[in-house]
Amino acid sequence: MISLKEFAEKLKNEKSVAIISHVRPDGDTIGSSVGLCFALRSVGVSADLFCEDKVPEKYRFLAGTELYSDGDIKESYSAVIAVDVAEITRTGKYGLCFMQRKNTYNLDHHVSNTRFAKCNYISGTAAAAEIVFGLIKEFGVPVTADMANALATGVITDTGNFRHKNVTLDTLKVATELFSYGADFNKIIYNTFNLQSRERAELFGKTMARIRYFHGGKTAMGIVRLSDLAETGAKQEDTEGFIDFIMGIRGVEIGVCVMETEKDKYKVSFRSHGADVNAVAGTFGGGGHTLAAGCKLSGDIEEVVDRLTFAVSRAIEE
Ligand SMILES: [Mn+2]
Repeated sequence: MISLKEFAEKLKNEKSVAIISHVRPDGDTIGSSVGLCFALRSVGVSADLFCEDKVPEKYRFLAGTELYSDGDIKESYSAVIAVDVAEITRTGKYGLCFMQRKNTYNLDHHVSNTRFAKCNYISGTAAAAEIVFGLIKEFGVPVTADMANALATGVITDTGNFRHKNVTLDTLKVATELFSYGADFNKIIYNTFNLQSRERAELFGKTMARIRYFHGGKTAMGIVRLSDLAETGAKQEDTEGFIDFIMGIRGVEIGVCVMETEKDKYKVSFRSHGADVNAVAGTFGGGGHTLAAGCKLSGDIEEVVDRLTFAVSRAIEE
């Protein structure tokens, strides 16, 4: 693999770059993409942001999020880069166009990354934003408050507000530097973790009131059905963070959140205090990190719960 310095050098020599964030964007794919966009522009590379899905409301306080487009990526871009994208299908409708391009880049922090680009830079940091911060330093441009806010949002959200085990000394060093460059941590944490709609509060209450426990309480599972969304008026994206609450329950080693996205189709998130949930997600064709992973399943909900609890039981035994 090439060094970050070489990666930065190549990217800096592009004329125009289309930056792609993953579908159902989170704080890290948005923050690191926005930060990269500002940085590329400051070294004279024209850059634009693309995402199949809209930026969720709670991230729109960030300067730069208004630059996102869900339109076509024109042929005229000299390069495309996927940011915080573990595998190409996570770019959604942009996958095909990405694979057809000559100059493709992939900047990511997922251990399961499939190295789908011509030029890949993968490092197991807590957030992709940490890598982008290193990249900006390689560019040798000043870190503006807008860049710092964007990158800090990536770091804060992918570490669950510094609560996850993925936090390293380097993560904290990056955070300290971003703070010094003007990142408003209070504003970011309020907007991304505390602020919520009444609808989300209601969905949260409903989901937590009926958590299911397995394996003597070592596994806890929250299930959100389409009917719950309809009854509360909450949106799919409102379930972000539910899994972290479940992980705080005494005795729980593995948390599972099952979200129905279409009738009998589910997006599943796993979290763990130690067991390898990347392997669990892998048995269903998904992946992620050792302590945080995800997959998709379909079928009758009780069958899905059975399959999940069986796969999780093996991870707990190991
Ligand atoms: Mn990420």
